[in-house]
Amino acid sequence: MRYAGGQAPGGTRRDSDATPQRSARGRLLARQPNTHSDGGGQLVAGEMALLFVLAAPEPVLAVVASELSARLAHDAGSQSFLALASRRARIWGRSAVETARSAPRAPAPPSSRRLTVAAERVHAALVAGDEAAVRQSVTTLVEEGAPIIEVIQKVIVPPLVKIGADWHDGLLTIWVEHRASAIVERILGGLATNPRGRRRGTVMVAAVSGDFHSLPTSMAAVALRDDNWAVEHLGANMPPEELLRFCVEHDVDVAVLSSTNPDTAELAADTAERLRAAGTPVVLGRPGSSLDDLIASTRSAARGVTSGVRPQM
Ligand code: B12
Repeated sequence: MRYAGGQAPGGTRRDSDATPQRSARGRLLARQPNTHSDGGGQLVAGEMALLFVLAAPEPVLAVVASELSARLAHDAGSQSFLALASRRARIWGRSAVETARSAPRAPAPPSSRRLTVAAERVHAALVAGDEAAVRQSVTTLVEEGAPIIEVIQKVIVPPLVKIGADWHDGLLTIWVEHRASAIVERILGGLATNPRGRRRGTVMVAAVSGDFHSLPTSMAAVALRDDNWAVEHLGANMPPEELLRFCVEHDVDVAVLSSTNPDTAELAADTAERLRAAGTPVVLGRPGSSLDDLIASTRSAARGVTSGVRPQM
């Protein structure tokens, strides 16, 4: 990257930039001794605008460049600045555009619309027991840059909620729901990432005795691993006493409880109180609590923050 006027950031002048362009800028400023800062501001603004020109698509480039040059000439009141701006747009700008064109660009992550379409496809595949199709949809989205939490929340959760509702309404048999759950459990296993660098701390994830819904604990475990926590995933149906013992013995920073079965909601809340009383911060998620809430509340709990997003604790 060349810096206009032969100046690198911090004002270090580079010898290779000692060009006539620099003296053109020097002459321009020298002619306006009382408006140095204004003149410099116009130049900086002009150069930022030039950068914009460099990034513009080619068809737009020519039009914008000529408009910009005219505008800069008007503002600076200087034919030499016009010459400088035009020359840079033509010579420096052109080659930078070509360089940018040839460089590989990261594709945009999948749009929200694509996630919705994928959720419909995943729902159909789960009902049909087509594990390969579910895997393909999920893997493609992750490879294309969709955040794992978003894929779980927007592509996996809605089909499960619909399957649960259809089972409740007698539209689906129980084996369709069981088979779909088993597929999701395996897919989630494939999404578990390895923590990078220094972990934020250690979390324990579980559901209490009598709550057989292990999937929400798996979703929480994947999301927390993705957020770089060391995760002790104990799964569903865990006796409260064992959770208390585990947290003390393993120096757990935050206990994460998932509560899905309404019949054990009270036990989950009691367990949370007992864990807190024993010195372990707790976050408790219920149906409808999002994984974004989970991440925010776990981070807050680990910092000992009592305000902010701490859903249903
Ligand atoms: C799969 C499933 C089962 C499977 C569980 C398999 C498994 N391995 O998990 C099985 C067959 C065991 C099962 C059993 C039952 N189930 Co069930 N089940 C479901 C289903 C379809 C999906 C559950 C799920 O994974 N939900 C997770 C996602 C999809 O939803 P979510 O609750 O919003 O979860 C989010 C949060 O929990 C968050 N999260 C997780 N941890 C944490 C922690 C924190 C701190 C935060 C902030 C967030 C967070 O992550 C999730 C994603 O965002 C739901 C449908 C549904 N709407 O959920 C019914 C559902 C939960 N089940 C239901 C029922 C009634 C039962 C049974 C009582 C049925 C019966 N008569 O036997 C039993 C209870 C068994 C027991 N003792 O627990 C009802 C509950 C109704 C209610 N709320 O009153 C539901 C809603 C179905 C329905 N529409 O009626 N079930």
